[in-house]
Amino acid sequence: MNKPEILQVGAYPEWDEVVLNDLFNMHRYFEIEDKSAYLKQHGAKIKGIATRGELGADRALIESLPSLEVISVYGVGYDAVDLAAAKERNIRVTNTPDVLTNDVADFGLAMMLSLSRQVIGGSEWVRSGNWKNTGNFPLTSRIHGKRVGVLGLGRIGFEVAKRLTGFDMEISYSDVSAKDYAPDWNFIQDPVALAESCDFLFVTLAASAETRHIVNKEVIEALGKTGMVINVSRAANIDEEALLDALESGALGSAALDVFEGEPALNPRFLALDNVLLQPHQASGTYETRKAMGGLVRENLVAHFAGKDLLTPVL
Ligand code: 8YV
Repeated sequence: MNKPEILQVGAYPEWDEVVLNDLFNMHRYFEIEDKSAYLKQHGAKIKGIATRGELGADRALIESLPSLEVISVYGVGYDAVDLAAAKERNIRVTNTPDVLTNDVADFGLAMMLSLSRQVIGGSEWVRSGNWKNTGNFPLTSRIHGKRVGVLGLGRIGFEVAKRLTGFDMEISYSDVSAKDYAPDWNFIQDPVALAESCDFLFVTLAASAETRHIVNKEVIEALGKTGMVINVSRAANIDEEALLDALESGALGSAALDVFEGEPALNPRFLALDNVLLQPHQASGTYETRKAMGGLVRENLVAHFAGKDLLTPVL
């Protein structure tokens, strides 16, 4: 039997590429310079897309593949896939939920702890000789016992909040409705009211048109000049210009960010700030989780072409 033709929109680790190449005819689209010529030549035979969360598949790409049946996303977030375009043609979409939840939650806490206690600055202080030559490192801010807000109490938000209980923090959350699995935490639906009630605001929402810029100027200002925002979701959930303005003026204390508009390029204004922790979209980036994610990308494609149920369907 002929191997199904799959358009590969982003790179994967070597261990995934080897197996994918074995099972399918992979088209390394991300390496192609003249993409439109490539699609004209090969588009008609492509049956599947293998993509990454942040790359997705837009309407133009979907419409240029008349035989497309399935889109397999390496990531829990599928906001970069045009679901409407996929739905119109009954194209199946899969993602990689659950396997990355704990790593993303761990990383959110790591960012909060690092920035509050200036772990990176402290390390630099030692390396640069400042400790010996200048003296003790400036004091930092306490974490335990403070108030935290979790914007989006889905799988990742829940794991973040669960971990934070170990720091004796007062936990509040916002979501479309109160969750019966969170009886000990305060439900504050309005994001501005949530931000007013907390010192640390975690953004753990799945991104969509409805959540775009949900963390706006008002929310940022409500968090205030000693507040910290931690984003392990998608950049689009925050109004980045408002965030930068507030970080520059001191209206917001600090921000720990794993995601950026237009990443991997980022607004150069971030680089001039010392009240931000900047990370290269690596919250799910452990060997263990990435292997599990790669497994799901592959197994969903295999299941589809074998006519079996998808393991983790979105559509
Ligand atoms: C990945 C992610 O870094 O799961 C997601 O939605 O953004 C991350 O886990 C990304 O999808 C890998 O490309």
